[in-house]
Amino acid sequence: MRLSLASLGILAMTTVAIPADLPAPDKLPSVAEFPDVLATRDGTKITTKKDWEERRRPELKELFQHYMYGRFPAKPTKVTAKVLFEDTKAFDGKGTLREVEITFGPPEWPKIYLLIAVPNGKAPAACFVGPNFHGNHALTAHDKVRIPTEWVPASGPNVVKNKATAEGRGKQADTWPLQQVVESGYAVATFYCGDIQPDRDGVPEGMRKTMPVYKNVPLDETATVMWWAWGCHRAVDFLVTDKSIDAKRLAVVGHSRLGKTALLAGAFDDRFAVVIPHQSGCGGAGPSRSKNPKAEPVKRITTSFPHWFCANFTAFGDDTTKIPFDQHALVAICAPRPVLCTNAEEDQWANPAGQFDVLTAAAPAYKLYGDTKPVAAKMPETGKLSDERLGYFIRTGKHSMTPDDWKVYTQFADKWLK
Ligand code: GTR
Repeated sequence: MRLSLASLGILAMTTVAIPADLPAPDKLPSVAEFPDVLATRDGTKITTKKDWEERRRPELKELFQHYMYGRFPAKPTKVTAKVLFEDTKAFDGKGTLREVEITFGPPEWPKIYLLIAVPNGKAPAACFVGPNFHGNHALTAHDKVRIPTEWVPASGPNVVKNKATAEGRGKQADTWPLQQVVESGYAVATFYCGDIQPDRDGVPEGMRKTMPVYKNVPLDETATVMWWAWGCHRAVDFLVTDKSIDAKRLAVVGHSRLGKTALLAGAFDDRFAVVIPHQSGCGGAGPSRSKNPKAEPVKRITTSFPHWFCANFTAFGDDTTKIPFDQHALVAICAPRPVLCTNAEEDQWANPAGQFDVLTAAAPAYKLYGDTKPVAAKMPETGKLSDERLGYFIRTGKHSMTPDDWKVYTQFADKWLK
């Protein structure tokens, strides 16, 4: 079966044109170290903010689409929202909790269910925005919160045959500690990533269903991490209309595969004033040209999770020297907005030291905006936040997202969003 694009409504969206002259991955030149973020493909050195914004940044966005995440889908023509419930006395009366259904395409397209927690009396509040792993209901015991009907990973709490159940309510409340964040004066808006694209390969579901999934799939077809990032942008489409949220003070946050998503979402949408990829690793803020033998290699990630990236990225295989950028360039696209990479010592798979190298190599783009010291001279000691514009934090412990991690995000936001 070949899905008809017109019947699925794909013609309602336009995508950014990719220049025809981009070579196949194996035809690109080998570059052993991080490619110069300020040098264009034709070798021109960028020295001004204007040339960065008009030449190099758009070029990098095209390269990331074509060779890594797939095409960045355009904004849908219509985004509408319906409040499903609102509790103005949530969190011991300190906040308001509501869930909003966001519809952003033809009726058969997926919808986003955005769970929003806002501190009472603080409107308009700065807001952390991001996708979650297993459903909004897992983040709070509140019985009005919707239970996802989409496929969910079996690893989720009380998931039965890949379906979420009411028994899972509140079981992952520590990963997005809504009350703690609300009490620190910030709002939170989160949605189940599977609303947009369930995290499995090959099945025509979610936003993938709107693309040609069976035949003639372009090598740069929109991949799952890009769809998740696009979902974050749709959440923002609603949030900027919400009077309780300060549209100028949005921070995008995500953990691990959703940390990769947070960085990509921040790079491709400057409505995010702060970008926080947590333990994002390979495909996020971790370098593809990794020097850490314990870190996840590109070949491994594209084999284990082929749907996260487009086929062109898989084609690099072991030879990451042919990738015409490294992840420092994705961070650089965010300039001058603050980016905080947070990590854990025992999570070498996510390459904590490599992420600091990535921040350091992104600094020249930030310097174009007049920040003479956008990044610390060396990796900060464990447990100490380095709160430069290119911020960094590493704690003891493992791969997880905890209430203590959220204290670091709010500390960073206190500096950059106040
Ligand atoms: C791992 C994967 C990582 C990271 C992680 C996660 O299996 O290798 O890149 O994304 O999953 O999302 O928890």
